[in-house]
Amino acid sequence: MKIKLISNVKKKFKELYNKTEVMVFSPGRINLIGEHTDYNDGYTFPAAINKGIALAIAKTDKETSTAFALDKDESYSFSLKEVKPLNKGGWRNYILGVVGELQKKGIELGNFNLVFSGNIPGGAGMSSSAALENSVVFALNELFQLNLSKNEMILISQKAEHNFAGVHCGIMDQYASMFGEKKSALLMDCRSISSEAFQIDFKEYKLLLINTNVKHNLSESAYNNRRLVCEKVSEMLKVPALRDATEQGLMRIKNQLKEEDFQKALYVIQENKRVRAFTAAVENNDIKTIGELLYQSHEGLSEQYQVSCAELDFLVGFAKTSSAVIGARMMGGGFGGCTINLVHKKQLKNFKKEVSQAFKEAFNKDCSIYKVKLSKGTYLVD
Ligand code: GAF
Repeated sequence: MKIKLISNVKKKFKELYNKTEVMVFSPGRINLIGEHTDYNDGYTFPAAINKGIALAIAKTDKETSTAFALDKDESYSFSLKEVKPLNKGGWRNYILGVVGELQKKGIELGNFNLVFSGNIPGGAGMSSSAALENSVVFALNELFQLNLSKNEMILISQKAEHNFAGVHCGIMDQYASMFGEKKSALLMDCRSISSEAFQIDFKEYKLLLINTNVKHNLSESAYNNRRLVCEKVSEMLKVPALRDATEQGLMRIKNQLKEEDFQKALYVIQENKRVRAFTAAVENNDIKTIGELLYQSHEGLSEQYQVSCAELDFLVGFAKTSSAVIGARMMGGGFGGCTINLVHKKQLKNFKKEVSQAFKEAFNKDCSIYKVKLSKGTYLVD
C-alpha cells in the first residue's frame, strides 16, 4: 500500500513537473489512551501507523508555488509573497499554514512544486492533517536545507493547525507522526514534548479500528471551547495547567464551577492518571487492566468530557457485550471518527462480521474496519 502510494506520487510528479528532488512519507497515528490531555500539558500514549501521506517536492524557477492533491485531483498555486489562510481552504490551508509559519520565523523559501497523496481516512481521528503538515515541513526543511530540528518542525505544524485551520490542538498528533517508532507506542509528556517508546505486543489481542464514518470537524468550536474550559479551570486553581491539578484541589472550587465544567476538568485529571496506570499495565502485560482502562477512558470522554456521539457510544457498547473484545474506546478529538478496540485474534473474523451487521442495523449505514501496524515516524524516501 505504502509503496503504491509513493510510486503513484512520483509518477504524477514526473508527469506534471519533471524530476522529484525530495520524497517524504509521513504517517497518521492512533492513540492508545490519554485523550484531550495534550493541551493540558499532560500524558498521552500515541503511535504512528502504516497509513500516511506520501509527498514529492522540487524547486521551481516559476513566480509561484503549486501544490497538487492527487486524491482530489485538485491543484493550487500561490505566491510566497501573499501567504494567508483561505476561507474553507481544506487541504490548502495545511500547506499554506506550514509555509506561513516558516515565514513568520524569518525563514525565506524559494518557489516549489509538490504532489501528495494519502491513505488515512479523512475525519477518522487518525490525524491526516498532522501527517500532511509534517510531510510539508519535513520536505521543505530538506529541500531548502533549513536545518530545523524535528521538535521545531512539529511546532511549525501545530501553529499551522492553530492559525490556518483554526483548531487549537495540542501537540500529540504532530509529535506521534514525526517521532513514531516501529512496533512501539510513545508515552508522551506533553509539557516537555518528549517521550519514552514502549514495544507494544498485546499477545493474543489485536488492535482494530472501527470507523463510524461520521466526519468530525475539529475546527468546530466544540474542541476549542473545551480547551478554553480547561484553561479557565486551571487559572482558578492557580496551576499552570490541569496536569498540575488534583481531584482534591478541584473539589475545593466545585461550587464556583458549572457542573459541566467541573466534570470536564475532572475527566482530564482522571485521564492523566489512567495513562500512568495504562503504562504500568503495559509493562506488566496486564491485558485485563489495559482493557478496563480503555472502557473507563471512553466513559469519561462520553459522559464527562462530552465529545462522543451516538455511533461511537454504540460501538463501544457493542464491544462490551462481545466476548471477543477486552477493551474499547473512542479515539482522537471525538464527535465522530473511530473507536480503538482490543480484539481476541481467534474471534477477530466473527467480531468484524457481527459489529458490521449490528452497526448497519442500528444506523442504516456502514462502518469501516482497519487493522493497523505501529510504524516509524516521518522519513525521507530514497
Ligand atoms: C485532536 C487534536 F489534534 C490533538 O491535539 C488531541 O487533543 C486530540 O484531538 C484529543 O486527544 O486529535
